[in-house]
Amino acid sequence: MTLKIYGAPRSRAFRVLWAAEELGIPYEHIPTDFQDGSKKPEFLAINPNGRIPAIDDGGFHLFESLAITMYLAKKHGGAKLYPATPEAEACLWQWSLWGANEIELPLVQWIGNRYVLPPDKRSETIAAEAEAKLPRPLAVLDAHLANRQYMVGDAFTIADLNVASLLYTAWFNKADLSRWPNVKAWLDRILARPGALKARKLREV
Ligand SMILES: N[C@@H](CCC(=O)N[C@@H](CS)C(=O)NCC(=O)O)C(=O)O
Repeated sequence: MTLKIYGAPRSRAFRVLWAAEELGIPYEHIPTDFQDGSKKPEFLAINPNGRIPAIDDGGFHLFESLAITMYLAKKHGGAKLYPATPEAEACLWQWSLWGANEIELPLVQWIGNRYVLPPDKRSETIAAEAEAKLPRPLAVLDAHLANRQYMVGDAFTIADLNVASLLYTAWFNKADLSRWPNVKAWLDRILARPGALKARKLREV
């Protein structure tokens, strides 16, 4: 049965769509929106949290975008996208959790209130406070990428995708990332991958 991916491309579903494209998995995209669509009974049966994304993989339901990308990569990517050793796998978890815990909220608040929300809904105070939280973690990522092309090992993995998909909105809106030149160069490189371009096409319409 074809994998079903639920969620508007302009949401965290982006990273799931990107993962499916990288992995070359056939899928059906059901572009559920995060207001009404995600609150309908048929979607709540898949994700009772009423949030997107979620997947239905032949009757196996899964929510939480990071869990989904790691599941798909482990199932379909082999050592290509999902590292083979316990140490490399742990580094993949480390960076994915780091993204969720250290940068996700300030990024959403910064970019939302500076560029994405309708102008009358933006708060410059929230944007500035959120932006001020980012130099500490992004300096860590910048230093990590100083001598590397990719986050874990010497090839693109789902760790790169999980973290880059968080920074994508900042990158797309041309927020000032020049403070972190290695992060910027890494984003420029991996967001031009064929799989990323296919997912971006769904989002940048
Ligand atoms: N930690 C969850 C967050 C999911 C989430 O908050 N999704 C947003 C859209 S990006 C949503 O569905 N919001 C609607 C709501 O919270 O009611 C994940 O990564 O999947």
